[in-house]
Amino acid sequence: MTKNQKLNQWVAEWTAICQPDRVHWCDGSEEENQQILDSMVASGMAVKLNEEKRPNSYYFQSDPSDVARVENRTFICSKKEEDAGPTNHWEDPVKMKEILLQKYTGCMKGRTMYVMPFSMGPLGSKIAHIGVQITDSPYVVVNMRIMTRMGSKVLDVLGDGDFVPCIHSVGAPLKPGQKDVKWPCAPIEEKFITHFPETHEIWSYGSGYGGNALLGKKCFALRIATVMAREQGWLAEHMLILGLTNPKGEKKYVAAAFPSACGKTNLAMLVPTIPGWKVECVGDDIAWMKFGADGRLYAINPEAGFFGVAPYTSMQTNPNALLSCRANTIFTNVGLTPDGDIWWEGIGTDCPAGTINWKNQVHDPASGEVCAHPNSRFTAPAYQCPAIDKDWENPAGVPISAILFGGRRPSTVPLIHEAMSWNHGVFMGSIVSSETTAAVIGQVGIVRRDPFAMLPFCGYNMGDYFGHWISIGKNAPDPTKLPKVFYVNWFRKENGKFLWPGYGDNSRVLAYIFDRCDGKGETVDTVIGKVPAPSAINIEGLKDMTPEKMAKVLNVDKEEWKKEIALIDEHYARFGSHLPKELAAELQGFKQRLGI
Ligand code: GTP
Ligand code: SPV
Ligand code: MN
Repeated sequence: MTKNQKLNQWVAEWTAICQPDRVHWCDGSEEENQQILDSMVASGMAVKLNEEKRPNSYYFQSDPSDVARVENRTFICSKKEEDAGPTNHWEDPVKMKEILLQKYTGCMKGRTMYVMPFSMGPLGSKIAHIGVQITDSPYVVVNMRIMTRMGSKVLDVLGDGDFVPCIHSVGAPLKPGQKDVKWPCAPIEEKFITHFPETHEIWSYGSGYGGNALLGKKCFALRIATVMAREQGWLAEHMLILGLTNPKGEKKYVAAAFPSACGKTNLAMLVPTIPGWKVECVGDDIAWMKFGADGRLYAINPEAGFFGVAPYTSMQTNPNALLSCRANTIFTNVGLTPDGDIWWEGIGTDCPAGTINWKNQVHDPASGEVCAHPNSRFTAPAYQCPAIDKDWENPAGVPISAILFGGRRPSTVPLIHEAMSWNHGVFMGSIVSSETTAAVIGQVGIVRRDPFAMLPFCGYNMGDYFGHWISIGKNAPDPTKLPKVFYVNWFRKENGKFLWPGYGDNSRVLAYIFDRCDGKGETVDTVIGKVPAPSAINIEGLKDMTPEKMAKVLNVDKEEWKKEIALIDEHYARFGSHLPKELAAELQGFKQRLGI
């Protein structure tokens, strides 16, 4: 119980609906965390990893049906269907609540209901927002404790103020005496990840995994926050935030939006391969951005941890991520070695004999099956990142000099191009496209439009969201201080192989961006915007790179872009009258440059 009457009442109401055996108010303490972890080890849900190799870390295997976000079970329940827009699944809020109330009735029988107050953003900061999640998943509790600021201290800040109510159940009540399974959840077609944008509520049912269940993350800090941001004139985005320091010691901050599993964590904490440069991490997944008193756009990371893709994280590709999960980390759906440590494809060592795969079978490398699920993840505290930025918890945020958009495109899109204006940058964000990845249940490798990398995360009509981005430019206190906008593609291929080395070598592109922000760096105008002049990107010391190959990496082929126009036309047509006229004009200008 708390002093907040609305909260007490809300918890009482949901206790009556869900009928848990017990209610536990989380204080967020070490002792509480340990006790919950111990009970999961005792019940067989968790494995404690080898204390010497991986101190205070735990291993989980999910149900095979519950390995990623479920976009076709994710709903925006605005009163009007039009307000959810053409890219979201919609259901009438009254009808959805009816359906779900039936499901929630008695759904926590045999289980404990945890009440978790949490803050997105540094506790007590003016830009932070408070939520309270109820859940019957102890796994969710220990993850939320890493990913958010969670516990009684949040209640002190909340006082009798308002919070975003977040309801979560794995949807697997227990009959008296029934033994629990390792990972309780409901079948796919009974999972519901629902949002009520008008009332700022989140109701999630049937999944225990990641973005479906850790409601502070995608549900709150993106889908509900986009709605709040539109109301209040700021931006809630699927972006990493990094600090970039040049050899002279000058520093700029960059934010970048790439779709799920397209390289945010990797870029956010990269180790530059060019001498004298430094990258520091503010956040790896979500950015909230507001104008500061000086007229610049400032970003904060609302999260407190990383929920990062495990496979191909190695000391070569992303040492800072690997070092972030050296201890106090939760691993989900990776491999478990016989000596009680973790393993995944691309970790940089051979798979030890006898390693257990994510499906709890002995891994047979000859079988052709993977050991770690492609969307297996680590949950690690952000402060453990060796490259964490000194201002990562600064409530004022960090000033953003450049915004990057990007995705996985095997063809057409060059390594980097630069917008000609803010509205052109918004156009570039609105046409982001990328191959689908294992971060969402469904087919992998299909190119789809993922505007602003927000396709699955926008809480209202995406056409209106484009308009909101246009209005940010219009209402900027000082338009000359707006970030410069770029579009990057690390994933261009030739004969099935990546043309660009990526990872730490992306620092070469960051260095060029740094220069561009200072009005330096030689560019060439093309139909899609400015691309670097042939020698503007430093490729010194890059083994397999030649000027000829670099020309392919940077190439803008008009014929390929003409084919792209048909796809953009189709994409834009979906938004009807919600498409801002400024973007229709940008598309028109693009067609003219292409001569069509
Ligand atoms: P979410 O957490 O799902 O939002 O993903 P993310 O954008 O943070 O993706 P992440 O950095 O975890 O990268 C996902 C996958 O892309 C990993 O398997 C990486 O190995 C791979 N990847 C990241 N950066 C690069 C790159 O520069 N080049 C290539 N070829 N692959 C990369
Ligand atoms: C993503 O899918 O973009 C993620 C992972 O960051 S999850 O938290 O599961 O959404
Ligand atoms: Mn993400």
